[in-house]
Amino acid sequence: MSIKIYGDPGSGSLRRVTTAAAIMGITIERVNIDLFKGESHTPEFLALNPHGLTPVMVDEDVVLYEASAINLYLAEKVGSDLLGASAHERHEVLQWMFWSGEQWRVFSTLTFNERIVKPFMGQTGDASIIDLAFANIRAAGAVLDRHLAQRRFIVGDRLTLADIDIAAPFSQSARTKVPFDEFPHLMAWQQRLLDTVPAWAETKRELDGRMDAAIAAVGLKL
Ligand SMILES: N[C@@H](CCC(=O)N[C@@H](CS)C(=O)NCC(=O)O)C(=O)O
Repeated sequence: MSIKIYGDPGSGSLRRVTTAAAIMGITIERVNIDLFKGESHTPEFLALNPHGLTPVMVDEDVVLYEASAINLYLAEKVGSDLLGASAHERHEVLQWMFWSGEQWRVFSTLTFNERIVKPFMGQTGDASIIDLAFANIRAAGAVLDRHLAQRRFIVGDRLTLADIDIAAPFSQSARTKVPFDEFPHLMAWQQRLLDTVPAWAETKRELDGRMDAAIAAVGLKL
């Protein structure tokens, strides 16, 4: 039976999984969940993830949510070096994945909610939340920028799951206008990923097409 991945092509979290699966050569069956129609809050979906969030993976009797956990599962299943090429690298990859979840992506998500989700629903975004998010993005971005000054990738000398997790906020940055462009090494690294990882570029095209069409359909001006 194929591995099912539930999600919306406009989702940066789904993009982390579809990119990693493509790099690892893992065939997945995509199950479309239209987030703009609230399809992650149906009783059927909530039985898979009671938080009502995508992506979700179903591999026979294994059900997992959280894109990082799904990627770790898939990488272990096929023995991929996206997890790192040595035990030391694996721990560094995990360090950056946990950091990304707690100190980094969350502030882009907050900005996305205020600048896209709320206006999409006819509500006004809260400027104080955006200020808080930007302050945290600037503090973390400065450290990340120094880390990337002499490196091509986050850990070691090749792409790992840490790059995919930390690059995820770039999925919506053209729309949310988070201040990533203040950090030249961060910008160069994200461009390097687009230039050297075909699956990352391909999932960006898919995501942008979906988001831009959804935003245009309601006449939202960003
Ligand atoms: N920490 C989660 C984030 C999941 C998440 O926020 N998913 C969004 C799409 S990117 C979602 O499904 N939102 C649906 C909703 O809020 O109703 C992960 O990494 O998988």
